[in-house]
Amino acid sequence: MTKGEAQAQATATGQRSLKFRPLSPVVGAEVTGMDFSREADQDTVRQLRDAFDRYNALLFRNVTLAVEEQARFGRIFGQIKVRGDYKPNEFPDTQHISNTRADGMLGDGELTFHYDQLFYPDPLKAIMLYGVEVPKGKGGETLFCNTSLAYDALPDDFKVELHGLSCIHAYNYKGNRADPNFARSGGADAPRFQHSLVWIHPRTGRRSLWFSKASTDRVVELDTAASELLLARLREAVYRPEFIHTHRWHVGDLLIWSNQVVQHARTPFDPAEPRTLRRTPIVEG
Ligand SMILES: O=C(O)CCC(=O)C(=O)O
Ligand SMILES: [Fe+2]
Repeated sequence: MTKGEAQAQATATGQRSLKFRPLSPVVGAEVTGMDFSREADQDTVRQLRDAFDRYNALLFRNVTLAVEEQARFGRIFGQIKVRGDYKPNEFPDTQHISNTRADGMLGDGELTFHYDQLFYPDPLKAIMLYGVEVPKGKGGETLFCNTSLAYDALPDDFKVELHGLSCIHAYNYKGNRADPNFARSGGADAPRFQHSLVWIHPRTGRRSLWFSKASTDRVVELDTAASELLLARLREAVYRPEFIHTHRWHVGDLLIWSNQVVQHARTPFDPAEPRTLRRTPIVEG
């Protein structure tokens, strides 16, 4: 069989040869060659899962994607689990980060660094966003901070200090996200959960740091002053330009990232500028 024939046959069976190109030294690869219009075959699934574990974020550009195609693609990485503060719409697997849609959530303003849902026993494994409408001007970028790289760069004695510690994470859905005490401002009904501070990736064995500026209340094993100090030292060590990648959105971008390794944040933007990202929340499964 010639190369051309092999390619034609591969295409006919849904097989695609994917290409991965790192987006930055910090996080992410741009992927080309993906066909979203059909179910991915086993080899494609394996390549995507391996690349996801390796790069912690995958970006596909200029994608035209129906809502159902987005959900089907999301299921390659886990189970879709929609929960939290959102208004249901006609698509049970889909949410919208939006300042134009009636069911839009987190429509405007800056978002400080966070993982999604550390305050649940099973936080999201991955988050996928698809650019539907994006600001023309500056702002509204999503920032990604790779906490595995940050962990690796910690001095050895600091790593030893973290050993065996865990944090309480909480979220006040009714609260003001700009409040510096946001994580602890929730009442008894605020979702709250305790996880180990150092998370070990089940497939790569790499360590990442499960704390965040937005939703970590305290370190359980330390008294209040020592907990505050440790969290401040972690923020100082982790939120550094060398661990952060900035994504500027274009319509048709499909971006999926690891919510177990990478924290995300958002820069402020002009609220008059429409911004809608179609979102798929994914848990292990
Ligand atoms: O709007 C963004 O850039 C990020 C929103 C966010 O925090 C999320 O989708 O979990
Ligand atoms: Fe988020």
